[in-house]
Amino acid sequence: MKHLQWFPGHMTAAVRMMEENLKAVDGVMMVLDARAPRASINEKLSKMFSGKKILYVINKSDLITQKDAIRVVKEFEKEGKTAVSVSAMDKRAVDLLYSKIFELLKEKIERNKLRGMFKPMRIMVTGIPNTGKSTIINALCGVKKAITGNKAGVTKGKQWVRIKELELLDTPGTMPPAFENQTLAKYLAYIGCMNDANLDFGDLAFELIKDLKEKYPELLKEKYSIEDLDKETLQIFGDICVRRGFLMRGGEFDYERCATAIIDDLRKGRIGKIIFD
Ligand SMILES: Nc1nc2c(ncn2[C@@H]2O[C@H](COP(=O)(O)OP(=O)(O)OP(=O)(O)O)[C@@H](O)[C@H]2O)c(=O)[nH]1
Ligand SMILES: [Mg+2]
Repeated sequence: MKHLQWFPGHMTAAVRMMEENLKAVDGVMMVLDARAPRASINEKLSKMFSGKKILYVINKSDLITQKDAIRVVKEFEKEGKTAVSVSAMDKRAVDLLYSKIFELLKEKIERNKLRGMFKPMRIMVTGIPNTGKSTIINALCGVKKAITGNKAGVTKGKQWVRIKELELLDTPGTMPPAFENQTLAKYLAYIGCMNDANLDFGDLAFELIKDLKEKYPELLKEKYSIEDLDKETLQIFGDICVRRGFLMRGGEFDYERCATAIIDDLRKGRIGKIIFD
């Protein structure tokens, strides 16, 4: 597969903007995608925020099993990280996030109170593209204030959103300048955090079938009515083309169109509840 990397100029600008605003914030929410919670940690950002209180928000948990969601939070906590698993689409997320944020910033709030200060806590909401940062901010606000969209790179500049006790800074999704671990980068490409325009969907779907065959054989079989997975990945890809009717004139497999459909199935959760790392 082609080497994966995505760090356009607007991300350099976004990182600089976050650095400049760092002093002004009390804490950080790093929004991750539950389907690839490790891969979606931008270590460069974690380093930059090392002096700050960080809440790791494992979002889109509706797309993984509850068992995995609980396990991931436990693993994060074991590493000393404060983490919470939510689905921004679920009403329960709001209370959960509020209580976690206030727990995280308790000392600071108490200190302010003792001094007779009641200033709102400022939180920077960061993470890689498309993890649901703006959706979470809207959920916390109760109204749509931040622009959202189902592709990577929707939020452009910075945007402060004020709610009673909180001020949230929405930021554009940013990637690390380079991916040393290409396997993790591949997971991000699967779930739609990379720029689709740079991706070869044929290659990506091939890799996805290979990974699913290994990690989720039952889901793969079930979704595409494949009886036997004991064959080459390319043959399975061909089987899916046939099942889904992706054939060209003359009966050749239309791998390209089939690839797009498979990736879309995965992203919409139609193959099942899947976690990659
Ligand atoms: N299934 C599911 N989808 C979600 C969830 N949260 C957000 N989404 C969807 O994910 C997509 C991206 O959401 P955004 O809020 O725009 O993501 P963002 O992190 O602000 O993205 P950028 O601004 O591009 O960095 C949208 O289509 C949302 O509807 C969730 O908890 N579950
Ligand atoms: Mg956004």
